[in-house]
Amino acid sequence: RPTEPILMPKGSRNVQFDVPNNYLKEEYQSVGPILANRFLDPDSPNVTVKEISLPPLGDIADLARDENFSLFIPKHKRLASKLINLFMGMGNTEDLMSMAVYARERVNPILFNYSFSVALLHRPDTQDLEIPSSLFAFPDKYVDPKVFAKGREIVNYVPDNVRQPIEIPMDYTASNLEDEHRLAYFREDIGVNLHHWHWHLVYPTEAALEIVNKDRRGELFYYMHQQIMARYNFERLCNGMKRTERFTNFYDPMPEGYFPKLDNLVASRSWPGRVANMRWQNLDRSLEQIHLDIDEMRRWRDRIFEAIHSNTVRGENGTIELTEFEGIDVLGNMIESTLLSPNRSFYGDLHNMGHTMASYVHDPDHRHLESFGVMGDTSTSMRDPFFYRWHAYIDDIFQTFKSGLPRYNEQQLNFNGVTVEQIRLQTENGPVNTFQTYWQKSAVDLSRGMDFQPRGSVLVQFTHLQHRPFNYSIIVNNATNAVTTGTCRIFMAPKFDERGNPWLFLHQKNMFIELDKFTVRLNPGRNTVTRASTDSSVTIPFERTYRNLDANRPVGGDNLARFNMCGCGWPQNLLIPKGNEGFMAQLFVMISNYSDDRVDQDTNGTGKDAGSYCGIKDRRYPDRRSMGFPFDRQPRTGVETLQQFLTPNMRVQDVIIQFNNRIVKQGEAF
Ligand code: CUO
Repeated sequence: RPTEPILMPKGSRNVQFDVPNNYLKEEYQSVGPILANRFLDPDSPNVTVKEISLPPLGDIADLARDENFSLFIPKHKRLASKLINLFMGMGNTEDLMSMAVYARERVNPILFNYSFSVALLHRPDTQDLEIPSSLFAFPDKYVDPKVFAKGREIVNYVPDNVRQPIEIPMDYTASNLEDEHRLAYFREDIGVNLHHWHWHLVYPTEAALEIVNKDRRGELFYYMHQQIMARYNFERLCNGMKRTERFTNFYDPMPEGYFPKLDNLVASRSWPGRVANMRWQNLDRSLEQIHLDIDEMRRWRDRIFEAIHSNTVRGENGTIELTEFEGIDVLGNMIESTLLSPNRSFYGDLHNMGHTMASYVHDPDHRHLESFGVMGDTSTSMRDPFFYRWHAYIDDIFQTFKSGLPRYNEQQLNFNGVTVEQIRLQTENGPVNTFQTYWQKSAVDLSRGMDFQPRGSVLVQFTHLQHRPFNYSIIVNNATNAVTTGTCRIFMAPKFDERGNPWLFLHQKNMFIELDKFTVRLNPGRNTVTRASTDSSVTIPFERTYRNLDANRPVGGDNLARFNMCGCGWPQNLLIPKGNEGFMAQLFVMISNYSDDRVDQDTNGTGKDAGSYCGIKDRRYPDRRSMGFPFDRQPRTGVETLQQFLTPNMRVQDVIIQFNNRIVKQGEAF
């Protein structure tokens, strides 16, 4: 029976697997040969799956194939950890494939996909494989389900070469009666949700220690989610809204409702919606083995604050000090929480169970036999306005810790002899110091994730935010007599707060979104540093999210947008917030001393895309400074404004973000 091409060598298209008959599910074994004939595709290469003696699946198969799977539910994480271990333990890729094909028939498909992807990312012998994007495997988590009925119709009636893309409207989850709907373009962006899914795939909370224990992973949990919040708040200000309010009291109502309008094809159910003002309730769900009181969440929270305020953690084997540089990493693992938490039975599972509390708010004791809402899945949670209230709260806990740390003095911030003299932003074919944003239509082929015959492309077209490419041109003077090296750090924040007032640095520092970070070599005298927006250290290339279609040729064949590999990294199309008719922002550039930033390691042969938010695969985080530097701490005494914060190696340039309310087709110039 042809299976999804899960182990597909780079560049090849489809393969079919010749599977031992007893690998099929028991009920299909008697009709195995008939099925093999029925689905045989003479044009696809055949791969024979070796019959080996397989380790037992045990309780991994207990999660029914039509249940939903969540990385926030302890039981599900335990099962995933077991399955990852089985995949990691297979002696060679041939055995791994046998195990995978066998498990694919018996294990919950989302659990399977997650565990198998984690194993492929971490086995030394599968490093050259591309992992198909989660969008291919589970398109139902990302797009309006109307697509699937329409897709079925199209593949039945319209020949492949003349199929037109199915249009997903921009405004399908709510109307403008709901203020939060103004942010739907951000929350429901496919690239944003893929990034979040992939980040949590690269940084599992539960698996073998060597998989979980990555360099500064707790700190990166803090920083990547802090940046999500900064970016979301930036977008809110662009839309005339105030910053996200924290969800501080667990007994308070959740102010916003959300109706995701997504189907779950695995469970044959719709994702539950939530009306406004629902409240968390104690959870008592035997199926998922979750019995958790809100009071317990509060105890965890209070213990975490006590650790922060006393700088001391009650570890499983004695106390641990929260130090200036490593403390944030300990806290990240404690709050998320992960296997690396210093004491899980004491500090609990605050962040993950916050997702779970919110995701079961409609059926806390399972009386309606309902599964969790979108907050329960890392590939859908960023769609929900509550995600941001919860993460605003989580981030505030981290900021409480950061506020107590020693402040950077001028010497720590400065880079003697290096002065940033000018910043110029040049938008392609556009004005100076002005970003230009607009809507763009992109199409992807989702046929892989749809299980119906006859097959062929099912193109889906949707509209997303985009910006014109741009270059930074930065003049840096090196007054020393020697060549020196620096790290160029580029950030941006709104110039005014929601009332239109200039910021206190204290508040503005949390609004800075990282745009880029790279190493520069500075000759004595004046240097011009140039850098393209497409090289950003926070994004993955646009082509990894949506490949450009050629608007002058019929859609189809090689003229298709496709996700050619999944990847952690902010989507390039959302690098710049939407702006408005003339949104005023401040572009910040700092050249820090590389000798304080450098991490000595060989990064040859590693993908370096999106290192700022995702780290570098199998390497240390590529910057020795605390993540978020220089905005991660309270300002030194006497500093009230951004201008006062600046040392000569920093500079600020006022810029405008100009939004053009036009929709540009893929492949067309703006
Ligand atoms: Cu990424 Cu709450 O962790 O979602």
